[in-house]
Amino acid sequence: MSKVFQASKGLIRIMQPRGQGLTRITSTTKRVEKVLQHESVTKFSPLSLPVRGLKHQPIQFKKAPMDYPPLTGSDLWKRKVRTYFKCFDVNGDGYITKEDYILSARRCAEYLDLDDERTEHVLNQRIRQWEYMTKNASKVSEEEYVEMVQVLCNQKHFREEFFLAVVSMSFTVTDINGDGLISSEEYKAYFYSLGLSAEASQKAFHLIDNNNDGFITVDEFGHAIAEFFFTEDPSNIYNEVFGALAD
Ligand SMILES: [Ca+2]
Ligand SMILES: [Ca+2]
Ligand SMILES: [Ca+2]
Repeated sequence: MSKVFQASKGLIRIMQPRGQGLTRITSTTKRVEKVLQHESVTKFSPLSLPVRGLKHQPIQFKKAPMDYPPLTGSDLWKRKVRTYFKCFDVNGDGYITKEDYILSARRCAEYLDLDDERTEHVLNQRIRQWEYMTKNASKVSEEEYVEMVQVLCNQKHFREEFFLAVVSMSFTVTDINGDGLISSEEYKAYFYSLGLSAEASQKAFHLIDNNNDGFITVDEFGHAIAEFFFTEDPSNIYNEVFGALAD
């Protein structure tokens, strides 16, 4: 067990209803504020932790993104994207903004009781993800998001770059200790950071962990994400990988 998780043992974890955010002033909050004040968030500063897999081992998609048919934008597919949107609208105000990513980083650091260095690392990664996903937009509404994702998912270039654009970045954000595998504890921290329950995390984890070895590899992760975004089949098992579908 890593030091990060040894440190997290015995923590009292309290799920907070969406929209309320964190009300307690915790040491984690102070760490996040400190990082933000030092304006180091625009730089990416990887931890000196072992990283294997991502850089040297190209993903083996079970089915390449290019091989999925074009999306028609069915009601079911839109519900999936709205579900995904709601995960990242962490403060529940109807828009995805930088604040949502900062809040999610704070919640992740709190859940795992991370030290200053790791808190900064998590915050930098999430802000990088925000900057990548939204480009120059300051905020994105649900409607704009669904439209944007449909256009992107039908672009040849996006499908070709799907590993780098979505899978690699999302995997890195979730693999907190950077060992190239997502443990169930890391996945719980990820779900907690988005305001999702431990139960939903466990359900999704078992679904994605295809070979049932207790860890999610980047291949397993990539397959689940590709199935989620590129399919419109109501019976696809990955439809609820980000929780029960929004209306
Ligand atoms: Ca929001
Ligand atoms: Ca890990
Ligand atoms: Ca596995």
